[in-house]
Amino acid sequence: MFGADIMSPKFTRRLFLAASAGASLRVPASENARKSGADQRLLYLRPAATWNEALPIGNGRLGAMVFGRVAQERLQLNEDTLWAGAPYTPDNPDALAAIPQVRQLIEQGRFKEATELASAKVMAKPLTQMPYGTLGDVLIDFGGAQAPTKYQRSLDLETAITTTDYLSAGNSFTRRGFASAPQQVMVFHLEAGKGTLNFDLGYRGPRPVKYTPPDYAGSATALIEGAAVDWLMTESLGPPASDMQVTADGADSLLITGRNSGAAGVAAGLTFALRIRVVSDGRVTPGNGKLIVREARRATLLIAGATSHVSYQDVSGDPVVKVRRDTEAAALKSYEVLERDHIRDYQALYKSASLELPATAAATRPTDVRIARSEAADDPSLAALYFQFARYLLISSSRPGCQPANLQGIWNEGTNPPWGSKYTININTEMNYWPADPTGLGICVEPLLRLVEDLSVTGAKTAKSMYGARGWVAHHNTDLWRAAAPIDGPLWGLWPCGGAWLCNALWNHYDYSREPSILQRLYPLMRGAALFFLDTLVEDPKGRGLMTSPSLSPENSHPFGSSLCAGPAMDRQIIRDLFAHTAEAASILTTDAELRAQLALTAAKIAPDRIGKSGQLQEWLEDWDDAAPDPHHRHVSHLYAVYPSSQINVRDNDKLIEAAKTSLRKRGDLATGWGTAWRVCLWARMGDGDHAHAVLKTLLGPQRTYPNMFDAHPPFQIDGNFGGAAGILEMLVQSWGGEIRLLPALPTAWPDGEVRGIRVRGAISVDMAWRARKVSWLQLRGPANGSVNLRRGQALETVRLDARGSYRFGQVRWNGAPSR
Ligand code: FUC
Repeated sequence: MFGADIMSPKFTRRLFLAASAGASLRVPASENARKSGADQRLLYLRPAATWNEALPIGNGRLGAMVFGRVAQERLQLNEDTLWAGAPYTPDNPDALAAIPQVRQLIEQGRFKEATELASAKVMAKPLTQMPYGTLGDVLIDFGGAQAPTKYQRSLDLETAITTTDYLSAGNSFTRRGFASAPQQVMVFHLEAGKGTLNFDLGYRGPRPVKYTPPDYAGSATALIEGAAVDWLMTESLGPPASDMQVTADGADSLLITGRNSGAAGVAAGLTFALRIRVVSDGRVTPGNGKLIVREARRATLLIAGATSHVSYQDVSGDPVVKVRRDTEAAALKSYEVLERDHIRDYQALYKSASLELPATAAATRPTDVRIARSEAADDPSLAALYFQFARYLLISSSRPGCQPANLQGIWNEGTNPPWGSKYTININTEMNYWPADPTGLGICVEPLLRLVEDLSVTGAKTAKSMYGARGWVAHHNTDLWRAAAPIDGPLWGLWPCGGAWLCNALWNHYDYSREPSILQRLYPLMRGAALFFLDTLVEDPKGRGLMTSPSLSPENSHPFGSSLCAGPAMDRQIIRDLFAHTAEAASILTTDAELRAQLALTAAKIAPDRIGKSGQLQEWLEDWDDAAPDPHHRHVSHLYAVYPSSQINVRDNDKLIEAAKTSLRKRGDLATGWGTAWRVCLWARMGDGDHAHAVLKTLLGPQRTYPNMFDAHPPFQIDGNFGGAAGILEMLVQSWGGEIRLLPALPTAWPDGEVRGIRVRGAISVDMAWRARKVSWLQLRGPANGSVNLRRGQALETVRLDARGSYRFGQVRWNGAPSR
C-alpha cells in the first residue's frame, strides 16, 4: 500500500511522471478540493481483479471496460447494436381470440385458468427476446512485467479519461483511455516515462461468462483495505473462435470479423467488425493473429467497432468499411489532438450541470474503500460523485443517433447477460432517463425517442393482430428489433402499458425543454398509444370505472396465485397521464379537437385510486395488498402516481399521500438496486429528506454499489445509478404542479451545498447554493419576462424573470464565496 500522497485528489499524471523521474512525491495540501468536494475522479490503488472493478468508457455507441492491469491490460469491448438475432415479428395471432377469454376468466376470479390460457395462446413466439452481446476483449501482454512499486488508476469524470500510472523496475508507465464521440473510435494511449514499451496485442472473441449468484456483499468484501493484490494477473486468450477471422489488415492493424449469434430460434442476422490500428514510434509487426510492438516510447491504439445493423428492419450495413474508415481517419490526428477534441466534445455535455456537497476526510480515500465504508462514514461528497458518475454514464451510453441505454447501458461482459441486457420497460428503461432532463442532459434522451418511434410501428402490428385495436402497444420488454409482444410468461409479460409509460417519459422530456420540434415528433406516438387504450379499456363489472384487462401490477403476485388481474392501479395512473398529456399536446398543436374531447371524457371514467383497509394506497382495484405473498416486493408500481408522476402529491392530495406513505413503509426500504433508487425518489418527492437519505446510504453502500460504482441489482444493472442520481436531485430541487421547489427534502446530513445548471419544467435552469440549510443564493434563467412559482418551505411566491430571462436572489455561495 502506498502512502497518503498518491491518494490525494490532486495527484496528477504530471506529478506522477515527475515523481518517477526522481522528484519526491509530495503533493500540496489540497484544502480547496477537499472543502468544495471538487475532485470528480474515481480513484483506485489496485488494478481491477473483476469486471465490476474495471472502469467504463463510452461514446454512446462504443464502450470498453478498462482493467488497468500491469502484466496484461484487458479492454473488454462493446458496440451497442451487437445483439443476437435478426429482424423478427413475435406477435401471436392466437391472442386475438384468446384475450377476451382470458379477460372473462379474470372477471370470474379464475386466475389460474386465465394464466394457463394466456400461457398457451397469448404469449410471443418466441417467448423470449434477443439478448445484447459483447465485442470480446483486447488483451495486451507486457512480457516480463514486474509488480509495481507505485500504482494508481482513475476515471476522471471531468474529462471522461481513464488513467493508469505505475512504476515498475525503475520505469514509469502511463496509459490513458477514452471513447471519442467526434472520432467514433476508442483511443488507448500508452507511454513509457523511462524505458520502453514492448507488448503483444491479441483478441479474444465473445463468450459466455459465469455470473456468480446474487451475493449481496458482491466483490466489495474483496476490497477491504489490505486485501492481497494480484499485481501480475493475466487471462488466457483461449483458442480462436471458429466463426471469426482475426487477420492483419496492413502493417499495423488487426481486423476481426464475425457474426452475431442466433437466439430462441431466431437466426443470426448481423455481421460485425472490429479494427485495431496502432500508431507508435516503435516497431509494429503483425504476426499470428496479434500485433507485436517493440521498443516504443509511445503507442496509441485506435479501436473501431461496428455491425451491419442499419435499423430494426435493415441489416445491410458494411461494418468492415466503417471500421477501416473510422480508424484511418483517427490515425491522421495526433494523440494530443484526439484527446483535446474528445474533452471539448464531452465537456459541452458534462459541464452543463454540477452538484457540490461537503467533502470530509473520507473523500480522500480511494473510491472502492469509500464505497465499502460509506454506510458508517460521514461522506456527503460521495453522493455528489455518484450523481456526476450517473451523468457520465448517460453521456457515455446514450448519445443522439445511438441505441438507448439498455439494462447495462452499453457495458456487458458476456454473451449471456442477465435479463438479456434488454430494454425492460416496466420500470428500468424509464428510470435510466429520470436524471437526463433535470441534470442538463436532455440531448441524451434522443435515442429513447427514436426507439419509441420504432416501437410505434412494430407495436401497431401487435395491437392490430393481438388485440384488434388501433394505435400501438408495447408490453414489458423490448430489444434491438423493437419486439412489442408479451414475453417470458403471462406473470411478467402480459402488461400492456410499457409503450404508454415511455410516452409519459417523453412528455416529461418535452415539458423540460418545451422544444416544439420534440412535440411534433412525440405527438403521433402519444396519440397512437392513447388510441390503443380508447379501444381496449373495459368497464369494471362492479361499476368502479374503466380499467385494463388482462394486465398485472408489474411482476407482483396477488393473493390468488397469479399476477394477472384487471385494473391494477399503475395502469390507471399511467393511462390518466397519457390521456392528459396527449390532450394537452393536441391543444398546443391545435389539432384533433374531437379526440381531445374523447380523451377527457374517457379519462374521467377511469377507476380512481383507492385507499385500502390498512390505510394503504391499493396496488390493485381490489383490496388485496395485505394478503399478497411478497409484502416487500421490489416494484412499487402503484406509487408511480407519486414519482415519476405527480398525480398524487403533498400539495393537493393529503389523504392519498398518507396512503402512499403507508404503502411505502409496508414495502420497506430494502430492495434491488433500482428498487432502492425508486424508494429514494419517492421519499424525497413526499418531502422526507432524512428517510430518502437513509435509503440512499444503502444504495451507495457495498451491497448496492460495486467498487467501480456500477449499481448492483445485483448483478450489475445501470438503472440504479440513474435512479439514484434522480433521487439525490429530488431532495434538492423539484418541479411539478407548476412550481419549482427549492430544498423540498433536504437531509440533515447535507446542511451546505450547491447545484448549477439544474433544469426544471418550462425551459428554466436553476443555480442554487444553500448554507446552514437555507437557500443563500439563487439564479434562475429562462424565458424573458417569464413568471415562476417558487416554493421554499411552505412559502410560495411568484417571481418574474427579467428581460434577459434572469432572476437572482442572495449574495453568498455555499462555501462563503461571493456569487458571480
Ligand atoms: C424487472 C425487475 C427485475 C429486473 C429485470 C431486468 O423484471 O423486476 O428486478 O430488474 O426487470
